[in-house]
Amino acid sequence: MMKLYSGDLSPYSARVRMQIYAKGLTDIAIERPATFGTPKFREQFPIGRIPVLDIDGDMMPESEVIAEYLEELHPTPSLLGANPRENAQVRTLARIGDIYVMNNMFMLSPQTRAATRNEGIVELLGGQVIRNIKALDRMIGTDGFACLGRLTLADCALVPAMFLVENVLSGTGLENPIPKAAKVAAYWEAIKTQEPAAKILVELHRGLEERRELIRSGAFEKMMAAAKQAMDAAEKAEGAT
Ligand SMILES: N[C@@H](CCC(=O)N[C@@H](CS)C(=O)NCC(=O)O)C(=O)O
Repeated sequence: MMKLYSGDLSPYSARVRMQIYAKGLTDIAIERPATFGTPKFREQFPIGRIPVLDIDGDMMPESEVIAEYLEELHPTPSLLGANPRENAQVRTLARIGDIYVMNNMFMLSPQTRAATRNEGIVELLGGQVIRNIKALDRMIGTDGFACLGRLTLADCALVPAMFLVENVLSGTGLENPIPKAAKVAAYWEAIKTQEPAAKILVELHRGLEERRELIRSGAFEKMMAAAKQAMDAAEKAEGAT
């Protein structure tokens, strides 16, 4: 049985989980890797990030690669288009969700808990998020879906991206740009009601609450410091060999 290494609060993992739910795939076990955040995890997975699809011991990283692989393996119901041009449209909007919004939000998120915020980072990455939400407003479908009038891989990438913008950006002192982007705002309200989207949003909110509790109690800072120490020690040991 295939396994998806995933975490509730991981937006990239949520993207693949949404696809799995939308396609009704029941033969993929979804697990949090026990070694995540440790040198052991990096030993097993060089990029050191989730999601990873474990195909009987053959490890596949990168959410977009996994998503495309699952589409090839299980072409129906399709979350791609009906022809090459439609596929390109789906992929363009998915890239807006991934590279233009989610990646900037992910890199920005440590600033929400920094003792002293780095305003240069906030301005650079937050500025990109705001600019890209405006761009998305000119590209997004107006019938409740990102494109093609039905759920596609574009929605799977955009839902976790919108979740981050709505719930994390304000922690850096920036205003949520979604309400000012009328088409994106309408899309966001509509897509939330689709079952696979609603399901990952419950998981993402659960993960966010858990994370906030860890931050409030001081446990998260300790976990991060311990992980850094272990990584530094592992790198030092590697350098000595
Ligand atoms: N480009 C990767 C990004 C994956 C990613 O950044 N995952 C985060 C969680 S959402 C992670 O594992 N971070 C751990 C780290 O940065 O050490 C993908 O699309 O899968």
